[in-house]
Amino acid sequence: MNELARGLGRAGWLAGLLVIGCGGDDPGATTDSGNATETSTSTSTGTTGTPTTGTPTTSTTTEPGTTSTSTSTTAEPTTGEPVTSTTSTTSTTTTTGVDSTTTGRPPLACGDGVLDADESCDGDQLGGASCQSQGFDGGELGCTEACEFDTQGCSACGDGNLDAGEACDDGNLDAGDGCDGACAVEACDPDGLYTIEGAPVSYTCCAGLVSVNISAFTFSGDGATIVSSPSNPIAMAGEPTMCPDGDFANEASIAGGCTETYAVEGEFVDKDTWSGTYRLTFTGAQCSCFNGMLGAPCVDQNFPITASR
Ligand SMILES: [Ca+2]
Ligand SMILES: [Ca+2]
Ligand SMILES: [Ca+2]
Repeated sequence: MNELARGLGRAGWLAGLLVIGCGGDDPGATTDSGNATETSTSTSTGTTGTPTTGTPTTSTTTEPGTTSTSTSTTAEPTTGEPVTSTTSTTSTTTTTGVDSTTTGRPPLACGDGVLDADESCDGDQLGGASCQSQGFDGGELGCTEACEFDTQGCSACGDGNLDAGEACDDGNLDAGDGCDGACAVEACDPDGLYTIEGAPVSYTCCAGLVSVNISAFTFSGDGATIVSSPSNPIAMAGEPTMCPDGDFANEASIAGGCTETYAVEGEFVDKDTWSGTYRLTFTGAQCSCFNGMLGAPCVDQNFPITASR
């Protein structure tokens, strides 16, 4: 029974071998043509090449991009696990490398938010510095991309810029000019005695009926009232003004056969000095002083004035 079974088994095995042989010959032609066709397709080449060792090399050379993934996948099971273990070992080494990079940073790492020895600052790390420590009065100190202090947000009194905490900034630290050395507005009272620079204003007409001799003007009521001296024909009225940069226009009239109008107007050039004009206007029949019979007729006058206190 055993021998018979073995005999039958052999016959079957031979028959099978013949079938495989015949079958192998015929498809062989088909496979060749198939190989020729499938050269372009990476997937087919990979499948055919799986049993053979040489095929993966061909596929890798032909199509690096597409084939590389499938080749490596195929290579792992074919070649065995040692390769895979090697790969995992490599990846472990890489991970260790990343960790060491984080811990031991390069010396010049500007922008990493960590203040290094050769950096003035890094990000919001200012090393305790401030606008004040950089010589400014206040503000917010910044840090440039080059890890140097950015003082654009800092403020200083006297730099000409109106910064936070400054009521004024006239570009200097001088007091007495309306903005003091702490950038506070200085109180400026326009009232006072302003003496005319140069010769006094002098005018006479109608045989002294009008006689003006003025060397100073006195402001009161914040300039709402201005009187002249030593002669003061009439107090001149106007809107209050302010120093050091206000202006004013005051006037008053004395009605009569010859109406006299006295006016002074000007503007402050600093807190103690103003410049403008003093004007005399005469209207009326009697301003001719009876056609000159009573002295020179009164004619409008205009005097440039600069006065200071
Ligand atoms: Ca840094
Ligand atoms: Ca300023
Ligand atoms: Ca000043």
